[in-house]
Amino acid sequence: MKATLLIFTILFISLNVQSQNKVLELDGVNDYVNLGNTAGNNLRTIEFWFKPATNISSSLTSYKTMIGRNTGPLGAGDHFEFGIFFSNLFGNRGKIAFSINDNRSNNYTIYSNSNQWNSNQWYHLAAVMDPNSGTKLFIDGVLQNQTSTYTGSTDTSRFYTAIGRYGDFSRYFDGKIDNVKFHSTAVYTANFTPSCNSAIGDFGTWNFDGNTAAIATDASPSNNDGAMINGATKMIETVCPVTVGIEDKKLTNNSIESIYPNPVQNILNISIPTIQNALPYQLMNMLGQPVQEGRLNKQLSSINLGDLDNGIYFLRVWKQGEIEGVYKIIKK
Ligand SMILES: [Ca+2]
Repeated sequence: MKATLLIFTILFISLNVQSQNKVLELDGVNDYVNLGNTAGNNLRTIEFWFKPATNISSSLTSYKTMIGRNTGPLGAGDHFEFGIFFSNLFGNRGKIAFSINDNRSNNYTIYSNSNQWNSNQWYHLAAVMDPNSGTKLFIDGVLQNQTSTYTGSTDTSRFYTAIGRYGDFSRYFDGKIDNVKFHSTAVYTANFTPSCNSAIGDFGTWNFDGNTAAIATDASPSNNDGAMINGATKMIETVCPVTVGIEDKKLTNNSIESIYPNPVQNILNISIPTIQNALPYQLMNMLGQPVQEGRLNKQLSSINLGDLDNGIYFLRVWKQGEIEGVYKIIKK
């Protein structure tokens, strides 16, 4: 009996530890995340949340890169390099630049309206390369005044893309970043309300919620897991509740076969093709609060959601101590 209670307590604690949201923290000295040589290819939208470590203003004295790919010595063959960074260029100091080069190294750079960024504030940024209307920058969902005519994507390159550094160049960023998503399409065309629950980046999704310190798991089908370099850290902080969107997990090889009906009124059925050990689950609301938990121990389990309010929930399932999957459930 005591042993059962102990096991249950350990399980309960581990469920709660794993449900804490984490963000990427960078020291601005040498920390970065290396996303590898293909992650930056053929992108049309890059979006993420960021919080600077210190206030940034027009008195900024160094470049700070949040995402970048350097494709060669500056000014020499830097085809298709791109970067999103706080500019140190006279006249644009403190503004966020979105810069991209085409295949002939012509540079297209657009700047944010503001050059003021608070150290205690999370901001959302989306850089869009629209095949029809050119490049755009959105801050907190608001289209910035400057746009450019560049209608290409980031194209392919053999150089790596980094978070917190201008590729293999320096220009480190000090602060926090979360929910980095790379999309193959121009996701935003007009003003929008930034959401933690936005579409999964089909070319990259890094949420830093996993438990392996050295790896930033890519939850997208691209599987471009990032390497946490020189002390880049996952720290517990909430910008997006952990259950909203997909966290550190693979979208492939799930052990859940089907979840139905979804939307659901009362009984939710979860089918698993083969089962060796019971899989713990938690059902979370939109605020990331657990509303129900238990174990899936049959090939077909049924959960009664009849008492819950209508709305969106997230079913998280663990397998062998790792998060196996997060599934969006609509209760109606
Ligand atoms: Ca996160």
